[in-house]
Amino acid sequence: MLGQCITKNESLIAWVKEMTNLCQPTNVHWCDGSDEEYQSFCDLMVKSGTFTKLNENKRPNSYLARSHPSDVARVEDRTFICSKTKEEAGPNNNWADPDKMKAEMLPLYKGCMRGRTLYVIPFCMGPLGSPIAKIGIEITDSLYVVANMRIMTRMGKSVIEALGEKGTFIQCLHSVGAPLEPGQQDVPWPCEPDPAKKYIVHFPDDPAVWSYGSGYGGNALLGKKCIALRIASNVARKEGWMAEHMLILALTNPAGKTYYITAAFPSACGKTNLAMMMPTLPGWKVRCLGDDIAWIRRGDDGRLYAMNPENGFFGVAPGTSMQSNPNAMHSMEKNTIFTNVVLTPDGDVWWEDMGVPAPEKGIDWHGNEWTPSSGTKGAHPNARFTAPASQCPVIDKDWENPAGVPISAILFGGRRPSTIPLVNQSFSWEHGVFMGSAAGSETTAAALGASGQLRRDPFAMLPFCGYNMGDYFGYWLTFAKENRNALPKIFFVNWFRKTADGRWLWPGYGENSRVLKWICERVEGTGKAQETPIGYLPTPDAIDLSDCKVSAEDMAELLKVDKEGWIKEIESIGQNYARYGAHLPAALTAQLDELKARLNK
Ligand code: OXD
Ligand code: MN
Repeated sequence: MLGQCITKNESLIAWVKEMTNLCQPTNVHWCDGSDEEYQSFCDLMVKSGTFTKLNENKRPNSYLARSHPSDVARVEDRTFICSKTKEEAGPNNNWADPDKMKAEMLPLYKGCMRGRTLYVIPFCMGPLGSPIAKIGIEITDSLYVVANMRIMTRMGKSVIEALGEKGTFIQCLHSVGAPLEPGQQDVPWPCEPDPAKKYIVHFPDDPAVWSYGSGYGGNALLGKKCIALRIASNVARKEGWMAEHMLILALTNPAGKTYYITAAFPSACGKTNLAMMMPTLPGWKVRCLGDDIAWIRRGDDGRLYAMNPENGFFGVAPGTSMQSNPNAMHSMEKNTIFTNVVLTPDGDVWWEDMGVPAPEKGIDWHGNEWTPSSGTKGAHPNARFTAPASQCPVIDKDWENPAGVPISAILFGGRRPSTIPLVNQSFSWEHGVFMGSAAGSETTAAALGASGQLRRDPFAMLPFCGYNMGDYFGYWLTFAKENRNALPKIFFVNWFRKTADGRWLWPGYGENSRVLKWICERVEGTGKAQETPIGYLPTPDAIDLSDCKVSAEDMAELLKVDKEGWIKEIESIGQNYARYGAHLPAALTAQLDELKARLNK
């Protein structure tokens, strides 16, 4: 019944037994993470119709999956943090009493894997052997999840070895919630189609994650958002480090000096593009260490060090092209899983804004015949590619360094068509925390709900902070208590400014290297800046615009302090702050008041 057990860890064996009794699968499979196993899983999924194998000559060892139309993105309204009290979870999270939630969910899990195999996935977030890596065990009945977890995490036997007989692990229970009755035909993407019956639930005090009903992305690949952000943010606060929704990049200047930069942008705002960008400025080089999550700890020298806990990229496909992100395109040339993109007649993939003509006809993400004149999108806007990070042509040599890399600058940003300048440096750590707390963006397709509306997304962590966001602000502020001068400089960037008639003011992509250059100069204390009410803005000549087509007028617009816009901004930030009540640190209210006073001077 227990399958080919590969561990002597008694608490793991006991938990798998208990879950097997609860979920009543037909088989149990312990994943060893080997190539042969991965291959056999892919073959099984091709047979069952979950995977379509892509043309081996065009995209070796790569597959396409199409999800159920109800299961295409993270379900934030069905995501819960079950801390002891509602107050601990804060207004930023849905809360439920942990015992009550368990009582509500246990009947759902009872027999939920009938007719299916229960897979045990041992995984590690962070390089194996690193002192801050965390081991989790995900139990799932989805082979799609197993295959994605193999790319996104370090997974298999090596993790079981690292766990040993006595090691502890984070319990992650996942089911698509679609038991098979005897003789019942399976479907390519089993899930619970009723949105109200999906659950993504975190128990920070155990810690554990229970996920039910969805097989998609962050709802189901539990190492990513659930463990590496929501649970890790809780653990980090207790242990004195930070779990952040940030990319990590290394930027080397023509003189050969390297700066490590982390950046927090909300979902689908270009973190993957910036993380592996090709600078247009001659002599500058970007290397990628991570595109979504950074675990940050303080080194003995007082500096902050960032490490990527993931092993792959789960990137948004639409909009990714040889123009916007050639390194991502190369990362997914082989060994990649595509979800919800178009299948072309020659057995390859296509999506909107891929930079190549659409196929005359193809199969869209629903599995229907599709042509460019169908009037619908061929790929879902949140279609994804899952690719090994090691395949990125500009992966940094230190991306698996367990110690992480020392950060020189932290960037916050979002999609803000107006008011927010191209780049703005904070006056201090506290002012930088204020900037992070005030971050916002137009919503995107990464989560279910309307796109294109301004949503305050402090630190790009609104959907991912596993405790009261007011306390999270306070925790960030504590880092300045010691070694203030060793802390990274903080900047706010906005690549997404538009004119009133909808024209982009800034070309973005590789041209963002011009802004990064100024940021490095500010780190060195050489970049030219003017002190304004909102922060240090570049002087008109400070950003290197050699061979760049941005006009002086557009540059002036990108760098101006829009007083009226900021007055509205202050009001909106204040309204958002009010949500956090007594948990909002006084230092941030003071920052808001000071900003107001500076603007009105
Ligand atoms: C992601 C997200 O998938 O933020 O990274 O939604
Ligand atoms: Mn993300």
